[in-house]
Amino acid sequence: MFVVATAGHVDHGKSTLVRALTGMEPDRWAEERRRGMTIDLGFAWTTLPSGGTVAFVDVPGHERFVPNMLAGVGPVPAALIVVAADEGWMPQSAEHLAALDALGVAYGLLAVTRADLADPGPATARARAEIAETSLGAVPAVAVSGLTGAGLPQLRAALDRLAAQLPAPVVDDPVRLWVDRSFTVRGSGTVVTGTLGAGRLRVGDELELAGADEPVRVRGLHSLGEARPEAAAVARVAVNLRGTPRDRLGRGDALLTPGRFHHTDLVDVRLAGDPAADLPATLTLHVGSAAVPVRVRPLGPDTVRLRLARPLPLLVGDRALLRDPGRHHVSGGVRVLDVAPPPLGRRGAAAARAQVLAELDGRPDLTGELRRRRLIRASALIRMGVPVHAEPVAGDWLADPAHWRRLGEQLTEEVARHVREHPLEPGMPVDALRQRLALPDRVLVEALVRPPLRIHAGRVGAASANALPEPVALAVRRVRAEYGDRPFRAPEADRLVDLGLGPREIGAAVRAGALLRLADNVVLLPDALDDAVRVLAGLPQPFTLSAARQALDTTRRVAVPLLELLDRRGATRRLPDDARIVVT
Ligand SMILES: Nc1nc2c(ncn2[C@@H]2O[C@H](COP(=O)(O)OP(=O)(O)OP(=O)(O)O)[C@@H](O)[C@H]2O)c(=O)[nH]1
Ligand SMILES: [Mg+2]
Repeated sequence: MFVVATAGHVDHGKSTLVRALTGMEPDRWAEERRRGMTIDLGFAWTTLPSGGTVAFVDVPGHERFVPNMLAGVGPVPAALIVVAADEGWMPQSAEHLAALDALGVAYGLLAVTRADLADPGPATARARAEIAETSLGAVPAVAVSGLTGAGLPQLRAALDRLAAQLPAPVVDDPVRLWVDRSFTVRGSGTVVTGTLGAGRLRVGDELELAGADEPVRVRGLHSLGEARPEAAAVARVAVNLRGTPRDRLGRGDALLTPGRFHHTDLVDVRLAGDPAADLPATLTLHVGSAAVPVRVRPLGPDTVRLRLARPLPLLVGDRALLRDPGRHHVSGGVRVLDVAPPPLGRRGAAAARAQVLAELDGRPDLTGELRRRRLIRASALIRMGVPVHAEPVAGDWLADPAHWRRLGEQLTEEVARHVREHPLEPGMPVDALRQRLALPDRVLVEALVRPPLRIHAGRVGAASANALPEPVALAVRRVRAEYGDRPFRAPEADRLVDLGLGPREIGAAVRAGALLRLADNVVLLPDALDDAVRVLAGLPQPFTLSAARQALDTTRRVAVPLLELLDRRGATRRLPDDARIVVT
């Protein structure tokens, strides 16, 4: 199927032509038929000579209904421009064409209607000249009469040729179905319609709806008036939603593939064409079927920041249109450059931002995004419309390679400084590092740690567990020299002080495995445990505390906690009469 929107001045015969081509009535409302005027969008379809289907979105031409017209053409990539032979080029011919141009519509046809009333030559020449100046370029023209049917076969053939030119839809893309109508069907509930420009919808799909906490579920699908299990782009579709009240959604809302769109109320955009020097401070942004008031903040010569009155699911590269509803004037097209731009707080930030934007063209660019954002989740980039084909550095975090290298260097420096300032601590806590480096997630710190650094017990420090601050290492060497041949004689408290071994130094030495702590201020060299078991095993079993003390050539101060430690480790067992045996 291909979808084409009509465009043209009021009463120039758009609906008559759609009716003649399809046999269907595009003016759905009694009021429209009574007044002989289209007010809101109409929908009709027919089969072309090739066997393909064309669906029309028929728009109103009256100047009051331009917003409805824009909701119709927004999601549609091709236009049928209608000009009446007897009236020629008129104001809404121009305004509709300006809208198509602003949206960058590149495929179209000119139908000069009411050719039974006047020579179509002059109207055709003028219209083709006007259209040639726009994104549509040179378009084929067909003179027709909706009344007599003259020219209709040629128009059908031209529609077939147009369909053949259109780029193939991307059915693997995520769905963003801009709602153009919503209504209730008795017994089925809420139904919305729209033009599916990309992707695929299936009955049972879960979709995201901006502002709704819960996903909405597709209960049924219709296309071209028939129920279907699935619909692939390009298609006109009617979607029946399970459990979604009608007042929850309407024109301008969008049904989305979950997780694929960023809802934003702040975008930086490039103005298309020759931007008016003095854009009004408030305008209406039209994109898809949505129309949202925006505040305009100029940045560069052709770039502005738009603050939207409500968030929309926008992607980098989206085309949209700015219109001044008061002056009835299409101000121009815009191309979205950034859907998550940085705040402009500091002085000079706007000028700096303008320089950044001058480099952007709305084509998603992973390398550039990483350079500008430095660190970002892959899921966030995908939601902006930036395809991700880079390996995450940790979790789903992506990093600019140069920034990541700098962070690695910074981490090494921070750890080194921490170790200098806190020589007795076994490294720098991961969370302190996360804060120093202003990283949003601990997994990033963990990923930045490289040998010889390592993470141990929540801290980043030197890889060697035995690495001791030099003063402590020296004290331990002196303990070994003094007590090496009397391994069960612990240094007295005042000797420990002389050696420079306070509680913190002892703690560091114990963590590094250089000393064994039996009790406060009672330390042995770490090999003492195995030696003690060997000595005690040589005693007649069971043995008393006193026998152990003598065999180990030590004092009660050491023997009591040493035996208790051996008990706890299961090397000895204490019997009911307080004697012990060595467990073999
Ligand atoms: N003689 C003649 N009259 C036509 C032709 N096409 C449309 N008309 C008449 O022109 C008037 C307007 O036609 P519509 O088809 O409603 O025009 P429209 O462009 O859809 O108008 P809006 O939707 O309100 O913008 C009607 O009275 C039609 O009967 C034609 O080819 N020949
Ligand atoms: Mg009409």
